[in-house]
Amino acid sequence: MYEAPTGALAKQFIEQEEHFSAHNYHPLPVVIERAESVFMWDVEGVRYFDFLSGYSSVNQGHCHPKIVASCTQQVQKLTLTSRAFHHHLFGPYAAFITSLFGYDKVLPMNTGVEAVETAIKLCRKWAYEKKSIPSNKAKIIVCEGNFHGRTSGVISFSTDEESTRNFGPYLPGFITIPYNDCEALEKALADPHVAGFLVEPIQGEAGVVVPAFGYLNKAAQLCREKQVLLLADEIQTGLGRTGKRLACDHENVRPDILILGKALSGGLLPVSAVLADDEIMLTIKPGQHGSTYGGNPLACAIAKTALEVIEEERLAENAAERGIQLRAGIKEINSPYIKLVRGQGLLNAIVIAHPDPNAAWNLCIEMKNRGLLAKPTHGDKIRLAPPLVISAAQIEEALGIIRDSLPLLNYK
Ligand code: IF1
Repeated sequence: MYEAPTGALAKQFIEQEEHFSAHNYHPLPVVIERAESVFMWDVEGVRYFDFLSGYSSVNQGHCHPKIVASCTQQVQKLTLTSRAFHHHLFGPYAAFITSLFGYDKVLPMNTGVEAVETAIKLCRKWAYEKKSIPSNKAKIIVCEGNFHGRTSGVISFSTDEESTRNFGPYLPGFITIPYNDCEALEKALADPHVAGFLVEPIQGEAGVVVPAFGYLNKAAQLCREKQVLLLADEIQTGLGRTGKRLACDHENVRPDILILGKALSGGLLPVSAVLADDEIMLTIKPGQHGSTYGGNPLACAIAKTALEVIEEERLAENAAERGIQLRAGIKEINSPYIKLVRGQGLLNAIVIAHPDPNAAWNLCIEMKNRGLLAKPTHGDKIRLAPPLVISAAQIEEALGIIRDSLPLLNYK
């Protein structure tokens, strides 16, 4: 595995991290000190294109001035009341986000996985209290290759060995089917205890797996016919990333439960949300669910501005155009080492073809040396997901870096 030369200063930070923190990641050997828009700078002042965007959390670009201004203003006034008391930003934020996405109500949480866990609890509660599924019998259908977060509950239905091994026992009540397979979904829906279908409109971690056009629509129709809730995890695909406000919008699908996170705060702090209509949302009564920071004033101020920026700056539209440009540009390189490029909007991945299992990592190191940061996922795939504010000229510059890095793979 090819390790780039790292400056003394960076090495010092990496060694300190290595010694004093858990080894639950294997980061690229770069130490970032500041970031703005599509760029990050390391401790030695070297500039990089960010082609990971905090896993789609900085769709608005790093440290977007309007979102930072909202944060700076609010953080000096009121940051946390807990939900024991009302605060003056929660109503306006809730009204704004429910109107933007067209749902009766929002339940605010913090991390993405907390929102997924909340959606699962809402689905189960609705199943028992509205669909009269026998107590503790509710089942939720999930897909092979899913990624919905890392809590013990959510990894219980992961099909990724690395995410699950030795973390048991696992939460029961899930049926796993192949992704992008409506026949399998129809079969699974025959079980009268099925309450919901939890799905990513595009599977991010699996390597940006885009299902056939029409899959989501058909799935929604099958669920409707069986009075089963469609839970869309748009934590990574939502908020403009795939070229529409939501990835579900490509097929005009309205999920029964919409799950948002990541870019909901523009990368400033963890903010997530679950949206649903009253019949589902009001099954949870006071004292039955919550979190210390959920819906805090600082998060409301930041998230409302983060959403406004996506709309005002037409970031979904830009993502659609820049994504077409990026995928066309990669195809034009016509490298023997790129098996394929796939994605929608600015959620893309290239699949590397090379005898060396470390080729994708080595290419990422070379791209880092030339000023672009990206990271492999599941070995041979490299996710290419820059902030949605990226310009056409910047895409061209990034394509040049990718093109110039590929010859590194000229080894056996
Ligand atoms: C890691 C990637 C992984 C998500 C979807 C829920 C969550 C995520 C569709 C949970 C989080 C992050 C987690 C991070 C790496 C990254 C990721 F796909 F985005 F690349 F892991 F698969 N639903 N994805 O993508 O949200 O609780 O993290 O806020 O855990 O390594 P979270």
